[in-house]
Amino acid sequence: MRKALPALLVLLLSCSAFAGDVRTILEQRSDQTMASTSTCYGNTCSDFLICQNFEGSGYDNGESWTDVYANSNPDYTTTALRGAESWYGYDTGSDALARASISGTPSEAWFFLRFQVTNSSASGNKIVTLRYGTTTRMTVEVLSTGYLRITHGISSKDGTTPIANSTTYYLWGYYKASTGGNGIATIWLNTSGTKPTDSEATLPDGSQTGSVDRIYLTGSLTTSATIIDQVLVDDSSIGDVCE
Ligand SMILES: [Ca+2]
Ligand SMILES: [Ca+2]
Repeated sequence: MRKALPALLVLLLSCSAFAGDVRTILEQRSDQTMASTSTCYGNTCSDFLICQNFEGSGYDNGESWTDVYANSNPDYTTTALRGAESWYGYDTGSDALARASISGTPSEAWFFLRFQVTNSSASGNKIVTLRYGTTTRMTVEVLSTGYLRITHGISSKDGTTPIANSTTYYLWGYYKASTGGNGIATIWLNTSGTKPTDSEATLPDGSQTGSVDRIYLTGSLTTSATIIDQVLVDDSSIGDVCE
């Protein structure tokens, strides 16, 4: 049918009596195209608790972010993971941290971000942390083995995909507060915007019992910088993201 349609349109265009029908067909096809591309997340920032792309001076989307130390750079252009600017951080005596508040303090939170690390064999390279106040709820870091580790209180779980240097990874995360040793932390990993069906790592026995009220992007090492872009946080699931 798709191959036959252009020939049909040409035929109809040749007859002015059918011009209205041609427009209708074109509009319908346009709507179908729009419907098929609007299933990805993040092209518009509506309906997210956080939607940050780092474009322009500082942070964008009218969001209030805090650079905890000066080595937190939201205007990095050397290697932009999406658009013209990304976030870049590394340790210069203190972790590079960029902090934003998560409104509504959800006890269940989903997030997404793109990241690169410049040295994936450096030990304990934190990428992103969810906290309530100063209490850490969930952390994602790169181990010296090159694998990701998620931590939820006293419980942790490692991924199975070796992280390569200077490669853009798409990371989805999920945090659910514990009601008694049953907290959940899950991550999904890909090198494209398609969210995999199978998780990279998940744990069912996290011990953190509270909600989250802030997210930290982190560059915690002197030996490896962290580059991050397209940060999304929501209180409902985040699927495939838009390129
Ligand atoms: Ca960007
Ligand atoms: Ca910027």
